[in-house]
Amino acid sequence: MTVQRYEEAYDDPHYEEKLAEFEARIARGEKIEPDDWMPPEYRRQLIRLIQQHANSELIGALPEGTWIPYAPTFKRKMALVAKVQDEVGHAQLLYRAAETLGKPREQMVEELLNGKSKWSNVFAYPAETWADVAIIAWLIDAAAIINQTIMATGSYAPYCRALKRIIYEESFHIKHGYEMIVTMVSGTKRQRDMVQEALNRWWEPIMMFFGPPDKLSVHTRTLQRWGVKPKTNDEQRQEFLSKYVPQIWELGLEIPDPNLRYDENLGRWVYTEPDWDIFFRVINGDGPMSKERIAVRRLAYEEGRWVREALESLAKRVLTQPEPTGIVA
Ligand code: BYC
Repeated sequence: MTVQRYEEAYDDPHYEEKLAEFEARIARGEKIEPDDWMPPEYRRQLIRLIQQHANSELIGALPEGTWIPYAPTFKRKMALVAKVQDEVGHAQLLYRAAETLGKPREQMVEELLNGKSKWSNVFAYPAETWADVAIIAWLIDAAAIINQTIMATGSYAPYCRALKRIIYEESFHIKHGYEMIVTMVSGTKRQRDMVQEALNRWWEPIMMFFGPPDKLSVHTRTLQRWGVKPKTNDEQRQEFLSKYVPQIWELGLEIPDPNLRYDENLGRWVYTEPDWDIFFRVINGDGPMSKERIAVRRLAYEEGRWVREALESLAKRVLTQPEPTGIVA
C-alpha cells in the first residue's frame, strides 16, 4: 500500500459514488480502517496531522528531558524519567498510526530533521527552571489531553486507538504536574515566585497550542467535514480555559492576561488574542529553541544509526534464511 496508488483514486470513474458512500459512513459514526477506501485528501490530511502530532511528542520529550540530571529528589527524577519515556512511546504509537496510511517512517523522520513537517509551538521555548518542568507537566499535558480527548472521537480508527492509550498516560502526567505545582506554591516564597514566573512565560505559548483562531485556520473545515477534528481550534481553547483557569486561580496564581474573564452574556471566555505573527514564525522554525531542538534530534538520530543498521541486517538475514526442512539430530 503506497500513498501514490491512492492518489490515482481521482481518476477513478466511480470516485463520486465512493466519496458519497465514504461520507455516509462517517455520518453514521463509523470509523475508517487503513484498508478501507478513502479520498486521497483525507489520507493526505491525516498523514500531515498525525505526523505533526508524532513529531511533537518526540521533540516534546526534550525540554523536560534536559532536566532529568537536575531533578531535586530521587523520586522526582524517577517520575520525570518515566514521563519522558512515555512521551517518546507516544511518538512511536503515532508514527505507527501514520504508517498505516502508507508513509514510511524513515521519510517522516527525514522531514522532521529537514524542517519540512511541523511540531508543536510550545516545545520551541526553553525550560528555564524546575518550575517550567512542573508547568509543562501540568498545563501543557492538560492542553494536550483536551485536544486528544476530542480527536479520539474522530473518524480514523488507528489514530483514535493510539490516542486512547496516550490519554491514559497523559492523565497520569497531569497528576504528576499538578502535585509538583501544589508542592511549590505551598513552599517558600521563592518557590511560589518561580511558578508564577514560569506561568507568565508559558501562558501565551499554551494559548497558541490549540492552533490559530478559527478564522485563520486552513484545515479545520476539511478535517471537520470528514470527522477527523470534531471541534475547532477556538472550541478546544475554550474547553481548556473552562477547565483550567479556575484551577490556576484557586492556587492563588495570576494569569498574565488582564482581559481574561468568562463573559456570561457571550457564554465564553474573553482573552487578549495572542500575537499570531509570533506563532507563525515559531512554527516555521524560528522559535527561541527551534534550531537547538532539531540539532539534538539529529544527534540522537546519528548516534542511533548503528542500532538501526544492525537490526536491518539481522532482519534481512532472518528473512533470507531457508525454512528448516526437518529436525537435525
Ligand atoms: N504548533 O489549519 P490549522 C504533548 C499549524 S505533544 C505547531 O488550524 P489543524 C507533550 C498546522 O499544522 C502533543 N503548528 O491546523 C509532549 C498548520 O500547518 P501546516 C502535541 C501548529 O491541523 C511532551 C497551520 O498551523 N499535540 O502533548 O487543523 C511533553 C494551520 O493550522 C499548531 C499535538 O500536536 C501548533 N500549536 O489544527 C508534554 C496536537 N497549531 O500543517 C506534552 C495534534 C497549528 O498546514 N494537532 N499548527 O503546515 C492537532 O490537533 C491540530 O494540528 C491542531 C491544529 C489543533 C494543533
